[in-house]
Amino acid sequence: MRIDVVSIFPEYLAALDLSLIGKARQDGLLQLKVHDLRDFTTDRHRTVDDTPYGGGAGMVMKPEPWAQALESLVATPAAGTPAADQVSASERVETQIAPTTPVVDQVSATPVVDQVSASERVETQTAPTPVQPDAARPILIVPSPAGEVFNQALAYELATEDHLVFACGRYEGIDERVLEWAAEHFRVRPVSLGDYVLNGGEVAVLAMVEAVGRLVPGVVGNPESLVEESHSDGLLEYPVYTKPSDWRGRGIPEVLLSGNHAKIARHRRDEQLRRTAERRPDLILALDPETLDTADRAT
Ligand code: 6GU
Repeated sequence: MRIDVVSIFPEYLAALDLSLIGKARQDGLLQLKVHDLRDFTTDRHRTVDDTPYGGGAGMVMKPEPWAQALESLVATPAAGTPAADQVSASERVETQIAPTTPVVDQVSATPVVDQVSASERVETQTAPTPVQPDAARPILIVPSPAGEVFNQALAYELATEDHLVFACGRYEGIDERVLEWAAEHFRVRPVSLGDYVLNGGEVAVLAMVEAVGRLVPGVVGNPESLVEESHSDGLLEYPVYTKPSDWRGRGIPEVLLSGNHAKIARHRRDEQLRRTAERRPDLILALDPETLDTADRAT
């Protein structure tokens, strides 16, 4: 899976070099690149923000640096990846954004503009609706407290994608027209971590990349560990214990020492239901009644 993150604080994403995700990058399972939005500005001060139309507190992110950054990600397949190498020159022209300056196609070494007729170019620039099929447009995640709420189901959905792009806003957000414009080249998804406010998208991207990345096949060494965790069955995880069996006067549930696997499984399921009912009654209400067995209903 290819992941691109655009931010004015690329150092924030340094944590993605570590642990499981860092290892997956080293192993080539994740091609993750972080891009500095300021590299796509053209003024001496590398300006990315300006005052909001209509007034109000704070600043808004200017549209053009975002358009330049995002165009650079759809126009250029990640160098050296099989996907990039397999795309023929003719296919490349179709996925190319109508350029305003001559861009040299890396495969044919001829200017891409010459391969696109003038009428096609005008249509691409003005088309109000997406011209690309879903599969040809990567998902663009825009972290925002105003987005749909991120959850394990969305993590599973995103883990099946070939290419994810994350656009980290700061200040009061990104000029709304960027999201409208981007729909031509991306499937745009504003996504929130929950009902609270962060200063920018970077911390949210750390969370989402970790949640999605660990579901990519091969990233987690033992895939069994993905099956029994919180939210995989709509319930919270059961409590776990390790040695010693007596610790500071506290024991563990006897059944866990019984060796009776059916009884242990029943005990754990009951603990899941009990804990979920107490901490997250909303999850119990959201359960499909079909997934509950008779013993579940008794708990
Ligand atoms: Cl995704 N972004 C920001 N800025 N704040 C948030 C959030 C995201 N999710 C919850 N709060």
